[in-house]
Amino acid sequence: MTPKILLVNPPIYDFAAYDFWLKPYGMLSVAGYLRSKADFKLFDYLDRMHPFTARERQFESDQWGRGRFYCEKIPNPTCLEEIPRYFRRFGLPRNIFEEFLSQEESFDFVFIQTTMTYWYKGVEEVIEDVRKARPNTKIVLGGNYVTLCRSHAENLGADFIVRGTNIEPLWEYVGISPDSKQPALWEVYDKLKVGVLKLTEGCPFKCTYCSVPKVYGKFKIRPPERSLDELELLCRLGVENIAFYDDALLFEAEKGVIPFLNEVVKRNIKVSFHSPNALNARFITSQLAELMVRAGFKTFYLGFESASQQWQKRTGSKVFSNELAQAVKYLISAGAEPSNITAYQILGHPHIDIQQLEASMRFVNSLGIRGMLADFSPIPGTPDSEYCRRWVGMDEPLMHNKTAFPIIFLGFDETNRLKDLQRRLNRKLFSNQ
Ligand code: B12
Ligand code: SF4
Repeated sequence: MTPKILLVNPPIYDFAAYDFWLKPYGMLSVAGYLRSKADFKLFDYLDRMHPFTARERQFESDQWGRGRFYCEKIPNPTCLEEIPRYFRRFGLPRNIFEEFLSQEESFDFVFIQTTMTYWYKGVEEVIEDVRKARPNTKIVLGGNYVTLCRSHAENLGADFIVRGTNIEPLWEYVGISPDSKQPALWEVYDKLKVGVLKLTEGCPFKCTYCSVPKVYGKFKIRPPERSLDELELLCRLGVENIAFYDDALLFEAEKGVIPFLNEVVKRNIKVSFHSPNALNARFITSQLAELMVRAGFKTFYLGFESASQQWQKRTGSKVFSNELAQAVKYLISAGAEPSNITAYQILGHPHIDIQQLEASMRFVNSLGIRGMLADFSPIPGTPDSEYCRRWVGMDEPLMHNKTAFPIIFLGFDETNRLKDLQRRLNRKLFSNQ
């Protein structure tokens, strides 16, 4: 008998959440390997195309496919009581899932996507509801939270946990052999406008605040044919915007992103590409910038973090100010809109004393592009999170929350002052937006 598998992307419990091209890509990739070997259903709490939110203007997408989630205010968890912000549950209401389960026949397995470590409360909620309605269904977890918080995740009540990138044990558990050539199972959505692609695995850098070097092995390029098949599938399904989830999309560009984008141009594929997970400015040459614009890149997020050489050298030397300036010049000459180029800078990093954050913000502004403060989340297993133990207990994943850490470390007023300064700098450049 063909096994029945339910895929669930849980709701988010957090101070803030926005649909910045969020899709449960790890889970959809795993399901893709089992295409036509199992019957799949999807319940994505974060799907704004669901009839519950689809007709409401406030949840409509912007021109690039991003938008607000439905949310409900809930009390702050005890350990975050001191944070003067409203805690919320983002995503479809709980009773919609309960109704869904009551109308469906039983499932053999439920796969649940886990994402940020500090979002585990949503996973807990789904496990509770599945257990209540379907006590015999086997619950499988995979993704970032279970990889980074091993022992914490073991106490959540799942039957099987897939950690890291080795998914071999899962095939044995579900009793199905995978087809590794298959793209992610995007057709499981009734209606889809945003998709995700990943051309590479891992990253060659070792930034002290990031978990990627430890979780992924050596940097690798994924089989290009599979990425192109996935792109074609997304286009057939009517997707208009595609976000890359790569950690180092532009590394070894001549073997990865360049042949891919050349093929996009050759096949005359018309979609808009985005890089929310940040590009490394060091690898943007004038030719690559030109190809990216020609192939359909619309927004460019660049990981900058700080203009301080001392800070960059201490945390991994991923990029320096002159490299950012050069990349911006190339992108603008290639035709990218300056207002669609954004440089991220970490807010609340524990070495802020040498980060020169305000000077960095002004430097980004002087390049004529947007700045965006990315709140620092201490990530378990990284050198910087060990240092953060003097401010927060790392064993409770809620304390990795990105809104909370800068407030605990810098204070509410200073955090607000810096965010306000960032807003004013951006407004000065793009006052009409
Ligand atoms: C894409 C991405 C984002 C996207 C959103 C993704 C999403 N859906 O929510 C954006 C750009 C918005 C984002 C934002 C942030 N992110 Co982010 N992000 C990522 C990234 C690159 C991929 C996450 C992902 O979708 N993985 C799934 C797929 C793509 O991974 P995969 O390896 O192919 O999956 C395989 C296995 O893991 C397994 N698997 C994965 N999922 C599942 C599920 C099941 C059921 C099974 C069986 C198996 C399985 O099977 C797959 C087989 O190939 C990770 C780094 C990384 N490489 O994982 C960081 C990461 C998750 N982000 C991180 C951080 C720090 C952030 C920010 C806090 C940055 C900031 N300061 O602004 C924000 C937080 C946003 C918020 N609202 O709180 C941290 C984690 C932080 C934490 N405490 O958990 C990570 C790990 C990067 C890092 N620096 O170490 N992020
Ligand atoms: S360059 Fe980016 S992905 Fe790579 S280690 Fe540094 S922060 Fe992580």
